[in-house]
Parts: sequence; C-alpha cells; structure tokens
Amino acid sequence: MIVPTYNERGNLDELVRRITGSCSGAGIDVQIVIVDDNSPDGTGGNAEQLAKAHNIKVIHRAGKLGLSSAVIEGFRAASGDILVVMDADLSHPPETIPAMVSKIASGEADVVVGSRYIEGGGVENWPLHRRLISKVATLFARPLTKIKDPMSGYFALKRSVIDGVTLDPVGYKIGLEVIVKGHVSKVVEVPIHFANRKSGKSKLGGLEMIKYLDHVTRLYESKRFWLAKYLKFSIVGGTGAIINLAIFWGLLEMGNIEYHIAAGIAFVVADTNNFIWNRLWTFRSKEKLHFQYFQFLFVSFCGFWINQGLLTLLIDYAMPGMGVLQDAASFYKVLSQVIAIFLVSLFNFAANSLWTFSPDVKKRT
Ligand SMILES: Nc1nc2c(ncn2[C@@H]2O[C@H](COP(=O)(O)OP(=O)(O)O)[C@@H](O)[C@H]2O)c(=O)[nH]1
Ligand SMILES: [Mg+2]
Repeated sequence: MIVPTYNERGNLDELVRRITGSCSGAGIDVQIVIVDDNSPDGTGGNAEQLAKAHNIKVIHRAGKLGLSSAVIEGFRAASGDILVVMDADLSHPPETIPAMVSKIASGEADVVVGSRYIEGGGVENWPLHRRLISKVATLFARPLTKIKDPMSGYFALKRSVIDGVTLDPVGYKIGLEVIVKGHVSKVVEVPIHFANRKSGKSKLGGLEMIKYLDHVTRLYESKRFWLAKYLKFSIVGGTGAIINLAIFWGLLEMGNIEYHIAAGIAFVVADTNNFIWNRLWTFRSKEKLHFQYFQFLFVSFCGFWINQGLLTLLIDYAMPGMGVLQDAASFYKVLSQVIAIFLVSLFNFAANSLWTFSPDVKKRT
C-alpha cells in the first residue's frame, strides 16, 4: 500500500487499523509505505510510532514535493509485486483492497481502479458544482482511456506495469499517468463509495484544474496526438489574432499612422506573443533561443504570403470557375479566407514543428 501524506495526523491511526484489518481478513500480506513530506502537523512522527507495531515503511522527504512524486517514490520503496495507492484521508475505503488485489492476483487485470462512477459506486453528498467539475474533467481524459473514473486516486497495479516506464510527476492524477504510460492491457474498475475526508483539509489548490489540463495535454502528446499540439498552436494563434486586431485598431485610432505601418507593427507584436506561448507551452522548448525567434517570424512571414496566394487562387480563379459573380461574393471571399487561414495554420504548424522547434520535437518522439 502506498500512502502519500501531508498533514494527515488525525487520519493515520484509523487508516492503518482499517488497512491491516481488511488485509488480514482476506489473507493478504500487506506492507504499508507512508511517504510523508515533513508534514508540519507531525504526521511523520505518528507514522514512525505506528511502524513499531505494523509492517510499515516510512519515507520522510524534506518538504512538500507533490503528491505524484511521493507516489512514485513509494513505488520504488515498496517490496510487493502488487501496488495499491490510496489517500490517507479515509475517503478511499480500505475494505475494497481485497477485491482490487484479487483481480490482479488472478490475472483478470493489470490495473484496478476504485471507481465512483460505475454501478455500485458513488460520492458522499457532493454539491452540484463539484460533481460537475469532476464530470467535465473526466471527459478530457476520455481520449486516453475508456474507464469511467480516470480521475480516481485509488488504484492497484501489477508492478510489471511500470517496469522501465518513466512516470512524469506532473499533476495530481498519477493513476491516469500509470494507465496511459504503463504496460497495461486490462484495466478493471471496482465500485467504491468515496467518503468525505475524515479530518484535515484537501491539498487540492485552485490551480489544480489548470495543472490537470496541462497534464492531460502532455498525456495526449505522449500518445503522439499531434492534434493536441495543433490545437494548442491554434489557440495561441487565436490570442495572436486578437492582439493583432487590438493593436491595429489602437494605432489607427491614435491617428497619423499609415495603415500598412500599423499592420506591420501589429503583426510583429502579435507574432512575438505567439512565439512566446508556443515556445513555453505548445512545444515546451528547452533549446536556447538562438535564432528561434527569427525562424518563427520568418515562418509567419511566409505564411502571410501563402495566405495572399491562396486568396488569389480561391477568389480570382476558383470563384469565377464556380460561376460566382465577383460583386456578389463577399460571403465566398470570407469563406476563402477561412479556408486560407486554416491551410496557412497547417503550414505554420508544420514548419515550426519541423524547423523552428525541431530539436524539441525530436527529443520527445
Ligand atoms: N507526500 C505528499 N502527500 C501529499 C501531497 N499533497 C497531497 N498529499 C496526500 O495525497 C492524498 C490526496 O490529497 P488530498 O488533499 O486528499 O486531495 P483530494 O482528495 O483530491 O482533496 C492525501 O493523502 C494527502 O495527504 C504532497 O505534496 N506530498
Ligand atoms: Mg482526498
């Protein structure tokens, strides 16, 4: 059992009692690995106390280093072939351990997830907004796994699932990380009733939702979902378009500025914005800046001329060919621009992936 703890002093006694009770009832030889991050409330000392009477290994880390990395350290330190991860706050019922472990022991599954969202499972009087957030977050994980509760923090796995696998300690959802990156062929869910934590408070901060989205998109990428990267690239491009228009408009309002110059300034500022976010977020570049910025600007500049060329092609050649009259055609012109922008975004994306950020892309595939 891997139990990460941070300020869980009030829960530890009951937790250990219920885990050992549940396991001994089922004839399971259990070792509990408590990974404590130097909890200010003295959870670590409490754990040492309990370790005198039970098969408990306590790992003390210097400070709050995060839930996922605590679990990964627990995996390393544990001696069993079946690993189970659970919260210390008693929201995960230890009574389910035998059902989860037996499915792995029998070979029925490589990973077993304690699930709130299959028949027989549930949550304890969660307010509507909390249910809603949980459901929406679950949808984002949908392309990664078909299970109903991919967000669950209560799961069991065969050790071989993570043999040789590098787990990224980013985010809160280490279970999802294991399911996506591990050598998993069969995931089974077991229903649990998720209780509200007994004592102490949740460490889930306000930024967790954003961190979760970041984690999920990283997982998409690890599955080489290029679409996810392209989506990020497009989102960044959208912010650039807004900035471009705002600056263009602002400069024209100030007066005295020729519109070509205004457009040029707007282009450079917006493209610089795009470069920064694509470097930091879309491609997560670890390379030195060098000429990256100029490569990026150059790609956009080429993209601009491709856009012009495509517009000419679509408006001057394709439209008359389709019998569209020039003067009644603003709808078709806008449509042409939509098509052109889409094609140019593909060009820009490809050129930046294969050229500007190619060392970063290569390293990760
Ligand atoms: N070692 C360690 N444990 C943590 C950390 N953050 C959370 N935990 C533990 O991870 C489990 C899940 O955290 P919890 O606050 O219950 O999250 P919630 O259930 O999503 O509200 C609990 O047992 C926490 O004590 C951390 O940074 N380090
Ligand atoms: Mg909890």
